[in-house]
Amino acid sequence: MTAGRSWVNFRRRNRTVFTALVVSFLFFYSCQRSTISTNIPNQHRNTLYCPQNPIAKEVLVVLRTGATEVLEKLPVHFDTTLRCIPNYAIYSDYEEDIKGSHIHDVFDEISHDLQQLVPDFELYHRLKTKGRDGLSIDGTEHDGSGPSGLLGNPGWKLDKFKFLPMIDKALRHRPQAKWFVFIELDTYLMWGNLLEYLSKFNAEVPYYIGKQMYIGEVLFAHGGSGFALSAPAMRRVTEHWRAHMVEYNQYTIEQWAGDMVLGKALKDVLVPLLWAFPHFQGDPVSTLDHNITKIDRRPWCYPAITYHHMPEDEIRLLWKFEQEWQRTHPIDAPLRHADVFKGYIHPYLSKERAEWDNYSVNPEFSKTALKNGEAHTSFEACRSACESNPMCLQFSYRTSMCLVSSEVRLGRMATLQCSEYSTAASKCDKKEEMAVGMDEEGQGAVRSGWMVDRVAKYVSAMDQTCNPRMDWIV
Ligand SMILES: *[C@@H]1O[C@H](CO)[C@@H](O)[C@H](O)[C@H]1NC(C)=O
Ligand SMILES: *[C@H]1O[C@H](CO)[C@@H](O)[C@H](O)[C@H]1NC(C)=O
Repeated sequence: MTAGRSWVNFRRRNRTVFTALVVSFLFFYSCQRSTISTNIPNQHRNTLYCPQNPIAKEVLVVLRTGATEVLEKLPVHFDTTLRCIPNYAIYSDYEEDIKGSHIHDVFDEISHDLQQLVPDFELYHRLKTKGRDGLSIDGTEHDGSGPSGLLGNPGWKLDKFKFLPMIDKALRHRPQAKWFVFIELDTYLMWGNLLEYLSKFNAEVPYYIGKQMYIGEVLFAHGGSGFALSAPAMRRVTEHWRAHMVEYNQYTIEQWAGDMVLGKALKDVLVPLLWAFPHFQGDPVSTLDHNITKIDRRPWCYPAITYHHMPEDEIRLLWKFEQEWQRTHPIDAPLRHADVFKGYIHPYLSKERAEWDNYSVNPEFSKTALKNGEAHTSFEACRSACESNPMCLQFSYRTSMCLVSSEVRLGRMATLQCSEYSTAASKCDKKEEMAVGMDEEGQGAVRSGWMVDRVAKYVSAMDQTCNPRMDWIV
């Protein structure tokens, strides 16, 4: 009160001094602020950079999950990609709220006949009657319900039944949406690129867009790589499904993958698949070979929309990278796989990296490169083996085991070495456990190294393969 009064008196007495003070204060303050923003990089840490694409509000992103994995895998998305997505819906086999988001039960309208017919719905019943306590305590159901889960996992067996009801529910959830994009909890979605891509299409036309895959004769978009459906495609397939539910239930019982069942239903209503590799693709950023060729396309030159099999820490790191990209690039510069390689991967490819497995798994190549027989004796001998073959780009070494590769992969923190990597499943199929004790330098964990000069040449050679046609696949 006293301070207020004397301030008023002061102002009345000398307006000029007051004005001068305010001006100099503002001047000083603005200098301070510009100093702060140029000198402290962390200034940007809490600023969120979201793409300002007008179609953002016309897209519903749908996440498909299950009670066995959702608690572990969902929260990271609230901290990262979902922050920029205005409309999303989460479908599971169990209704609950997680961090303020509602998780919908995708099965709540499913026919009793189907539930009776399929013993795997036992898990659903237990969840419904006992809540989370209905998940068995022996842990066998806690390995994830998505396709990356174990085949014997009841959560995974139920997963294939989710797709068609999910399409139907998503359409009713947001009937005004023009696009519906379906992902899983280990899918990383580059939202800005997705919006840029979808805006190339006429959403009045039925579209089904994703990473092509076949099971037998049926062509479909792989679920974990993410896929998009325009509203007309959604309406067509749900109407047809509602009219032929018994047949589709029977078909689903006979098949093992729900994304394939959906692909069949879309084929039945004559909505063709647009083959969108490598915008949509099935590898995590740490194991993607950027020079892999599928349907005559290599990832390198094309904008990236999805990664799959992404563990939580990699989702956080890639999000940070993508945010930085959004901050420093004009709105219309799509983030290409090459940009991810150059900005996110290349800086970490060094001569040596401890406790790191860069998935140097190229069996044919290894065999010929290792004819010199010394490679397994030390990290340096392994490097020499790689050096002696001009095609070799990277290697990994663990006590008595040297692996080399003509492909470049970032890899991951690891102690054991991966000796068989499945490109189909994007995961290590076989880890070398037999190696014993410490190596000659007292290290027991796998180490990796890159031919740094050759990787630099690889980058320019890859850039040479790009041409302006390799932009958005429409
Ligand atoms: C990319 O892969 C092809 C084989 O598919 C190979 O011939 C080519 O040398 C590779 N490019 C680079 C830069 O390593
Ligand atoms: C391979 O592993 C090393 C660590 O030894 C890591 O620095 C590098 O990023 C990995 N590189 C590739 C291409 O896999």
